Amino acid sequence: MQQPEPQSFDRVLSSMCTEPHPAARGAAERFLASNPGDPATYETIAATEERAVELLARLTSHPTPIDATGYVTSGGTEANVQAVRSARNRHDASDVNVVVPESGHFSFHKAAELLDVGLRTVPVDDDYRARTDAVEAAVDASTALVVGVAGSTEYGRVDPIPELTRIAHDAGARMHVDAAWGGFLLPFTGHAWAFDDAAVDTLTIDPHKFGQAPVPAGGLLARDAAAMDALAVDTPYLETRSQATLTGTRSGAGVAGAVAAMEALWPDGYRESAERAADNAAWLADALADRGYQVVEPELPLVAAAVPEREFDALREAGWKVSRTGAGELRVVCMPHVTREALRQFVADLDRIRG
Ligand code: 0PR
Repeated sequence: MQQPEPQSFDRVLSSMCTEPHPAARGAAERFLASNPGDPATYETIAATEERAVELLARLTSHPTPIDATGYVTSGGTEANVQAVRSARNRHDASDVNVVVPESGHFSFHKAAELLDVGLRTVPVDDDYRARTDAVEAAVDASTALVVGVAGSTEYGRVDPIPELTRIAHDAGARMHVDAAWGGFLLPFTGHAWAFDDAAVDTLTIDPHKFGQAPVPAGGLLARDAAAMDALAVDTPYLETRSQATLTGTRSGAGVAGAVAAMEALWPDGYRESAERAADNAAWLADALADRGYQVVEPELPLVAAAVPEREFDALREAGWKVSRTGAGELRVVCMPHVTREALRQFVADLDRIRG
C-alpha cells in the first residue's frame, strides 16, 4: 500500500520540490539498491539512465535526442558544478572565469570555489533578467563559461538566452543554461531557452523539481559528447574505463523515478501541471495586488510580493511554509501540489492577520 508523505505538502509554498508522481514512487523503490555509477554491473539501471537522458533531451529540443549525452545528477547543484568544470577543462587559458548573472543560483558560488574559477557576477535589469550589456562587458579571453538562467530561483525569470549565447561564443566561451526549475515548464511557453533556440552547450534540468520525480534526480545535458568527455576520469578497476559523473555511487531510485515520471507525464501531464500552476500564480498575484501589495508579475508560476515582516512571520506561525527573496519579498512557488483551495486558505489567513 502507498505510504503517505511523512510531512504534508498542504502548506508548503516555498519549495521547488513536490509530491512525486505515483508511478515514480514505485519505480524508485524497485531500484533502491542499483548503482548507475557502475553501469557494467547494474545494466538495467544503466539502460534506464540512457532513457532518462533521451527523455530530457526531447524536453529540451536537443537536435539528436537518441545520441544526446548527459546524466542524472544528484540535483541542480551537481549539474551546475559539472557544467563549470567541463567548460574550465576545455578552456585554454589560465585564470579562468565564469560569468553569472546575479540572479544565478548559489550553486555557481560553490562551483567557482571548488574549481578555483573566478566568479564574475553581473547585474540584472529592472525586471530581474541578465543585462546583456553587462555580460558583454564582463567576458574576456579567460571566460570559459557564460551562464543564463531559464527560470530564476527568486523571481522565475528567463534570461535572454540567444543573445547571451552569441556573446559567449563571440568571446570564445561556452554557454550554459540553468533550467533546473524552469525546464519542465518552459516547453509550454514561447520562451527561447533550449538547444533549438540557441547554440547552447550545456543545460541543467531537474526532474526532482517541476518534473515530479523523487529526490534525488537532477539533470545535466550536453549538445556534444566532448562536453562530457572533458569530465571523464579513468576508472582502472571497473569494467567501464572512465566516469564523467561527480559522485561515484549514485541513486538508482533517482534515475528510475525520473524515467517513470517523465514517461507518465511528458508531454500532456506536464502541460496540464504548467497551465494549472500558471493559473494559480496569476490568481494569487491578483489577490495580493487587490490587497494593495506590490507584486512582481509572475512570468513562470512563482509569485513575489512585498509583504511586511510582521505578516510574513504570522503566516509562518500559522503553518505556511513560505520563504523570502534576498530583497525580503514573500515568495510563493506554485508547484504541482499547490492547489487553488490552499491558496484561498492562504489568502484568507493573510486577511485574518491583517485584521
Ligand atoms: N538552479 C536553480 C535555478 C535552482 O533554483 C536550484 C535550486 C538549483 C540550481 C540547485 O538545485 P539543487 O537544490 O537540486 O541542487 N533551487 C531551490 C533553492 O535553492 C531548491 C530548493 C528546493 C529549495 C526545495 C528549497 C526547497 O524546499 O531555493
